Amino acid sequence: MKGTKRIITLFALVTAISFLSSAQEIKKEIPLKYGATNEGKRQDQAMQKFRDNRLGAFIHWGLYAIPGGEWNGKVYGGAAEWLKSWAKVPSDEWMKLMDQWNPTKFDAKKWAKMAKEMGVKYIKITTKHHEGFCLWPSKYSKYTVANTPYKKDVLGEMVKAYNDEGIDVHFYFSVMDWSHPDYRYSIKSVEDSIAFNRFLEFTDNQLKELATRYPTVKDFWFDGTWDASIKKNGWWTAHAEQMLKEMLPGVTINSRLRADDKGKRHFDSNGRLMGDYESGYERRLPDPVKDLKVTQWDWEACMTIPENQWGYHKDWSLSYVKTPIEVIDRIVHAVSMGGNMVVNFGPQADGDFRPEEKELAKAIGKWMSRYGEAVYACDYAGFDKQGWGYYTRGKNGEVYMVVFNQPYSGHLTVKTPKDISVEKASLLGTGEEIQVVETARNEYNVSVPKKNPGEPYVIQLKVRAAKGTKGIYRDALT
Ligand code: FHN
Repeated sequence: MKGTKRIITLFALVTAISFLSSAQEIKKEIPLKYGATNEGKRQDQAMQKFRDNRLGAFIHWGLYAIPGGEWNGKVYGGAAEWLKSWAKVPSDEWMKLMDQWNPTKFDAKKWAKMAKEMGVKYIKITTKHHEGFCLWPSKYSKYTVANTPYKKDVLGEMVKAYNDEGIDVHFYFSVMDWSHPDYRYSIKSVEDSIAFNRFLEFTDNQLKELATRYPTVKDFWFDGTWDASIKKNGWWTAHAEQMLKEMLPGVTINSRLRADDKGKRHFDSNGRLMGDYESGYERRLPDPVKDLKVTQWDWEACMTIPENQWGYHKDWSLSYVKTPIEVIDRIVHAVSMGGNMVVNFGPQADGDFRPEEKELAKAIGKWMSRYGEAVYACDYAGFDKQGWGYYTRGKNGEVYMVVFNQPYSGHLTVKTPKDISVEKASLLGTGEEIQVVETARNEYNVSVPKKNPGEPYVIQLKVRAAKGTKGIYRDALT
């Protein structure tokens, strides 16, 4: 008996020690100089606006629009803006494309109108993509619009035109610059380090130039930051973020810029988000059931219309092209999990958009004008995902059901969180009252509209928080 007692005491001691040491492990913070700077989600007005915008458009426009995926008679199926790399074109040869940069059909006002009609609240413009060509007349590079036959500052024209339409402008900026002799993929020698420091100074100058020339810019979206050289210089990513925030109070910065002291990207070595919003969801989205952790921070996804073409490619038949409904589905999917969605456009070299993009923008705009209430300023609703579509939640607590899959049963299952009951349902747009039948504890059948709207539609739910439900339900004893 004594022996048993001793064993039990020993076991309790071992358990207590291992519990304490694992608790300590959880608490152990890695000291970082260049880790996350925000505690939780930013709640200031500028961030709130970023979040409320929800739908944006990306513009990938650069020299790559001229060859459109074809070099020396060969069509490359990879992303058109990477053609220089696929076809192994040296920079001096690639930059000769500048002699052909003459987008005579470019009309910033028309572009802004198209975005407005599509219902986008912000636009992300590639100020400089990996190739190094600048859409503004940068005094730090010879590869700019100023040294082309067109000469004009197309970025400046875009900023003004979009702002005039009430659309926020975000700047895409690739740190990796294939045209710059001091860029390094990794740092292998003292010489590399000296060159790369010169490159970082050049990048600082370009960023300061952009922030000074276009002070209405609301966001910097960094790209091309995955190389070992940048991961080794986490200090610079923290510095660039701080520099822009001092120059432009309220500006938002994506997580993709950042690396911490240990080269950890997006999330620092303590697991905290760096930058203001997570920007890793590119051409993919979090799983609506398994990845609900994303609702804890701000995030933005971006997607292409073909499988993977950002810049203009002359042949869209090489990969699957999404339909407007598939694009709308992804927009709502992102918002239902508390994220933003940016839909990409790759304008032609002549300054016009390809017909498919114009049609897509129109179709999205038509849907957004009817149902945008369930997208703008909406958030994660906290309801379990159902097969018919997605839930979003508005600012006043109203819940939207965005229905993409019409059921044969004639009703949509709604399972509410504990102590939430559905009071009323109506069809967005027409106001038609929709029948709601309580079927079990926290479960309802919501009828489909009398006449099938023939497109994804939205049912608005009025919900009520009430402690305890009807006493008629008993859990099964199993
Ligand atoms: O390499 C780029 C690509 O061309 C495109 O700009 C996308 C947009 O998110 N970002 C990079 C790949 O992650």
